[in-house]
Amino acid sequence: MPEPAMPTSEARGPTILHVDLDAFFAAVEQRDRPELRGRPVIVGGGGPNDRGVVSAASYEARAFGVRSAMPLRTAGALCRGAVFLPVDGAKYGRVSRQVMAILRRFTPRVEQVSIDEAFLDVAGSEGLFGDGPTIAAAIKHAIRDELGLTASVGVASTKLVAKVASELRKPDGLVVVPLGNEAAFLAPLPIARLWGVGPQTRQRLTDYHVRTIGDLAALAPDVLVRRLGAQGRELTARAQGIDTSPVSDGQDAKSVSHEHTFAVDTHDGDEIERSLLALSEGVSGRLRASGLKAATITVKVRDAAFETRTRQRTLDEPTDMTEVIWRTALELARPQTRGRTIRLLGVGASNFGERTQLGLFAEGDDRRRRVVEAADAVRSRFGPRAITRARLLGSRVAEPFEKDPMTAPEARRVGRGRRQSEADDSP
Ligand code: TTP
Ligand code: MG
Ligand code: MG
Repeated sequence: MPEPAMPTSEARGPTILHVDLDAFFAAVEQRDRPELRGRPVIVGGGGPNDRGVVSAASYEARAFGVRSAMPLRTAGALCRGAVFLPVDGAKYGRVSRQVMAILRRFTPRVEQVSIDEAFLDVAGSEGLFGDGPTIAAAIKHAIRDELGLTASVGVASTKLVAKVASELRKPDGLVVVPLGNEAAFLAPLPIARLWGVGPQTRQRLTDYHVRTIGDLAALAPDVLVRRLGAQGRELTARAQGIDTSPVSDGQDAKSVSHEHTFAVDTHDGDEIERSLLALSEGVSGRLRASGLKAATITVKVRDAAFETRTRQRTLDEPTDMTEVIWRTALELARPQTRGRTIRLLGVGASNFGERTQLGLFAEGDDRRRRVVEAADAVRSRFGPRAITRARLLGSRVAEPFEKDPMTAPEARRVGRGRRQSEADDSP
């Protein structure tokens, strides 16, 4: 007799959550000072005559048109009755850690992406806590109950769609996109909602009368590729809600990455290229030290407004060579850095294979490898500064780069919580 059929996975709903707190810095201040509740509150700098910009605006202040990254003077002119408060980075960092601790009660698969937001994959938690939407509601409840704050949550089958969903009904929203409805959900939304579609891309798409994500999805892919290059192909997929990037909790230790936060945000192309070289150098050196080669190269670009974009490409051949990693990182980063002011850059390598035998290398490659290995040997004896590429000389890049021990293959399984580094420094 045949075994009874197991329930199929099709019966399951979406399990990727994107959680983002509402007006985070401003909401923490309103929570701690009840007299500010219901009033327009602007966090950032000294006041309406200060030269700085708005970090966060309460929803009451947003009704007057006040937004993050706007000059404080403009904000003051728009909203005369607003209360201005300085940024208390240490406090927001503490609250952020409390939020992340709540999220980790529901699953260890939490990927923090900024001080107030994270992706979760709750596929393994359904037996304990219920399906995706149930867990989303429980998280909102816990954050309100225990921390006195509201969060908006999107639930979908991909990170991309979950992120769009969490933004849609802010504040205090909960938006669920059922499986199979991703493209239909995105279709009526303006393209600005789609991750990575900045003003320049939007401008280039105006010729084609693309206004909504649905318009974009309906364009013939080759039209987009002609207009936007490789980014065009990716955009078509994303407009349909396709996003294969997993929620990464950093515990797999299956990647090596280096990041650098600029002392002063920069739009200097040369400085950006040099930094990418230095980061690629660090990553490739660690790969070689671990006897690993990586097939997938990732860059991370965070701009002055804290928008973080990651782009990755899988190479035909796994590599541990600085040159290859740098060239790939440059190509991936260029469209993301052009015309923007950059706060942080990162280069990562993943998708490891064991190293190929030296004898299998092509002649030129072999010679290059021997030079590289000799340099590595000098560095490991005399320290990382012993050999510096001519291109790095005179660069303002700080060394040594922040290593991210969460992802170090030579130090797998270190404690959690290192991802706080960016969240901890007061913006
Ligand atoms: P966001 O989540 O982008 O914004 P928010 O939480 O203030 O509002 P929303 O309800 O739309 O999510 O950013 C989180 C915090 O990061 C924000 O409270 C303050 C800080 N931040 C800045 O300091 N500068 C910026 O330009 C942005 C966008 C955020
Ligand atoms: Mg927020
Ligand atoms: Mg956020």
